[in-house]
Amino acid sequence: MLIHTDSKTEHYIHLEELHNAHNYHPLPVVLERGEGVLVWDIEGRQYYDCLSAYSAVNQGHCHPRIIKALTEQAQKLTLTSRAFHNNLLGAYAEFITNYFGYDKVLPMNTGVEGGETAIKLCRKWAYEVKGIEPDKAKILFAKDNFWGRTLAAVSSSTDPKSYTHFGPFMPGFEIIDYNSITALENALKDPNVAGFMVEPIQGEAGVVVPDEGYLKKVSELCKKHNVLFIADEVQTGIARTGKMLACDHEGVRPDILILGKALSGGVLPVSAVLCDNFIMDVIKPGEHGSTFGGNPLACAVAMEALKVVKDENLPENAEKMGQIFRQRLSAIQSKHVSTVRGKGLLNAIVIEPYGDGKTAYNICLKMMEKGLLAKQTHDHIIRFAPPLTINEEQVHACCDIIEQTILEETAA
Ligand code: IF1
Repeated sequence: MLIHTDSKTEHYIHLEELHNAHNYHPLPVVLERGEGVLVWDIEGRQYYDCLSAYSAVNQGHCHPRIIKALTEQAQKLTLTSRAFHNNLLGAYAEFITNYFGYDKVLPMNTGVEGGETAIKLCRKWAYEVKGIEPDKAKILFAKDNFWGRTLAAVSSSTDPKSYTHFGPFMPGFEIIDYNSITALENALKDPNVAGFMVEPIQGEAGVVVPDEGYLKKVSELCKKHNVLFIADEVQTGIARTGKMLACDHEGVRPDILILGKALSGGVLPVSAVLCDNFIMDVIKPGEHGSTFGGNPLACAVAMEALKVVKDENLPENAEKMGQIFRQRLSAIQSKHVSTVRGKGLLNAIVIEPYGDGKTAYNICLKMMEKGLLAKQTHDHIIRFAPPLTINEEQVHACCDIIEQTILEETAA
């Protein structure tokens, strides 16, 4: 459905329709430029970006320092492969392991590659250190998890849209309820469990925040059973939830930490798996890697992207602006807004169906017309995740648009 009847918008959408896989259903807007919390479409219309490319643009679109790091390195050396050393990988590895407090990093590119790497590390550790019989290791995942689109990732999915007709699936994966310590305790009775991979807050599930203390109990139970606690912070990490890591809200330190998305400030795919030597040293030369993993361009960009997070106090700003965001959303007087939830600047509202079965997608279309971009997940949840550089005036401007749209739409 086209909202804008501009020929340019139609033209670009039509090109995608003709030549690109139909693997998404984007809002009918064609973006051309981004700066900070703002993006502009090809007609010059301005929007507040309340998705941040699913939390990849935490530092704001085209952050000048990150772009400078990108362009300067791009004119020197972009890629060597790991067949040879380069002058940035060691410096980056030292920087990021000190930044997050782990012995080593294994650099990859996409978030899902980070998840795959963590699972391979966990399995190999299980066989070579914990002593589980080869090919018997089990890894636990939470119901409604989302960690990407590879066959391993969809093998752990409970969402039919993610796994239908992609079988046969990866063996050795087991699903337990999220936010249930009883479910974890029961699963851990099996001595072949090697790890529990879990999001500290479930993103795609609709910003599902577990009970206070859940992560701490997960960490304690994993330690007690010699099982690796693997935190997928691809979406919740890098200051998104008001702390540098979502795990920091409970002061827990995962055995394996997976980062992605905003690790590069959204300028190119950079992911990282961090853990201590007793896990990382199971990988020997030639046993894992990737062409672009740890490339000099990614190293230069990621170091600057991480420096920006601290220099601009983004965790603190996300915490402060997130509280205002949730206060405003909670104050919306509509019987159709049933829930407001989140931490920092990872928030969501649940919109019950309204009118003649209209869904959250309709609200997103109307907010787009008023200058705000957000996307629904599952039919009735809208996630709001603006860049963490957002200021108070911009938060109120966004919330004015959200409130106005919901009241207009659901009153009708
Ligand atoms: C899509 C949302 C979906 C992630 C977590 C790993 C990955 C993701 C917690 C994989 C990626 C992206 C993928 C993108 C839409 C978006 C997403 F949750 F963020 F909204 F799909 F669920 N762990 N999430 O959220 O990282 O390989 O994509 O770099 O696939 O539609 P990736």
